[in-house]
Amino acid sequence: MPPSLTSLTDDARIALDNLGDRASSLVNPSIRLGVTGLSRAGKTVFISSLVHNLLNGGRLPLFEPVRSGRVSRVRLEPQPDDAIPRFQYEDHIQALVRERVWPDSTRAISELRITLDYQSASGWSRMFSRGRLSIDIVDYPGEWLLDLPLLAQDYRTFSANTVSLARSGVRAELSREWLALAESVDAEATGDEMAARRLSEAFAAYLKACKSDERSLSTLPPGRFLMPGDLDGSPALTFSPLPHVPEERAPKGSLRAMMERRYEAYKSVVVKPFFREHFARLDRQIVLIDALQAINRGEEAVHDLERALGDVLACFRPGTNSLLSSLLGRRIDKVLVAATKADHLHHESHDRLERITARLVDRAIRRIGMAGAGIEVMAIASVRATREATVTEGGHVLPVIVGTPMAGETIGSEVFDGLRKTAVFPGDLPASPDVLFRGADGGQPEFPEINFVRFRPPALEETSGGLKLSVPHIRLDRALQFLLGDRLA
Ligand SMILES: Nc1nc2c(ncn2[C@@H]2O[C@H](COP(=O)(O)OP(=O)(O)OP(=O)(O)O)[C@@H](O)[C@H]2O)c(=O)[nH]1
Ligand SMILES: [Mg+2]
Repeated sequence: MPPSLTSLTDDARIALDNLGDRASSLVNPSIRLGVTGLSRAGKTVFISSLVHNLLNGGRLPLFEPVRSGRVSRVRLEPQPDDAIPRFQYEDHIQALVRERVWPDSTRAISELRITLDYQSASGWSRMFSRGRLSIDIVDYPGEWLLDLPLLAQDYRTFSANTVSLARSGVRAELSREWLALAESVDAEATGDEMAARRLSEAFAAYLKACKSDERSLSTLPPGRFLMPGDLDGSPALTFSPLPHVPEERAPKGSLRAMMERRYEAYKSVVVKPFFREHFARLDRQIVLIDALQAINRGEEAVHDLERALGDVLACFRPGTNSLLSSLLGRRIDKVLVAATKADHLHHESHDRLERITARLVDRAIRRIGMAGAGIEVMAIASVRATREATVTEGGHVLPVIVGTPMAGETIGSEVFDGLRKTAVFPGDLPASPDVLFRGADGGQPEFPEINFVRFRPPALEETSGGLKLSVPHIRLDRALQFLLGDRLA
């Protein structure tokens, strides 16, 4: 039997949800913007800065509706979904702007509605209508997206994929204990809870080790193993892939049968509800990535990010995966892939970061047949924590960035106190992205030296009247124009 994705009732429910969304959209036009990225990619900071800039008349010269003065009123409104936690904008912006600390990690889904009143750009409709658009911003972990392909995989396929990846590259070393344990159990013998738990814990420890700071490998499914939330300890989260899963049915009561059942439970209690209630209702999507961090860690991290991005993008155009595509009532028609934290570089390197990001997703975009249509790549900084300057050293003029490193950050032997400003020579990204990737000839990739220091959020500039200006950013307006510009035309 082919792995069935969702039952008929799921289909019907998605159709109904979409119908409901559309009906309310007729009264009050709205758009659902998904904001995703792997943990710490910069989702919370992105949404906070975007909303702050819209609410406070930020500098957004490339966002045409604002630049041309057509947006007359912006406000936060109650979100339409009562069951989704609200994105706590006020708390996050308080941390960023008042305390100058980065907001806390969020780790779950949240939503915020911002509504814009605007005048249409075309003379004809301007005479008759004032437009209103509500933007429902949905922040959700990229790890949840990586789970979607599981819907089309049975336990045997999932096991084979996971085990073979675990045996390759540096993962081999990190997965050794889990794989040794998995090889040692007799999965066809009667299963018991303790065996399941030991395996599952060893598997989770391996997933965690991949994500550790020194490795910075991208996450693997099942995403909820690293952020279990209220499902922690439940059977749906207490399983593990197994090596050499045979084709025939698992013996009744065996460890394998137990694992298989729990894997299916994970799909039905975790993955399907996310797909149905959240993912299938999105109109637009931004995927944030921390490409600099991966570049800093070297070849394997970059390679791994490329693979994870491929998996993420495939969710948006599940063309060949007819199971997924048949269920998508509506289509995400614009996807923006944005490398964040560009303020760690001098502006000369911003375009280079953009080119590297484009190279990272190039293969995936072509594979899913999205080239040229509805997808764009940018390098941005949601919050610009640095400013640029030059220093002269030995007769050479060097571009530097100036900011306040966070307390405890170090450069060489210098330890920062979180108060003192400093100038950092950030290093250059390569002019051609190709040098970061292994060529067809197998040539060794080369990695640049980037001085990566974490800075505190900036102190906001004030007007002469003492009014605080909005959060500074890099190219946030360009991102807005791509994601929303046409809906405010
Ligand atoms: N300099 C700079 N740092 C940023 C920027 N955006 C994010 N960061 C840094 O990245 C960290 C993570 O950002 P968040 O917005 O919390 O990331 P997230 O994706 O919401 O993370 P989770 O909630 O843990 O999934 C922040 O604490 C900052 O240190 C930016 O635009 N500039
Ligand atoms: Mg967050």
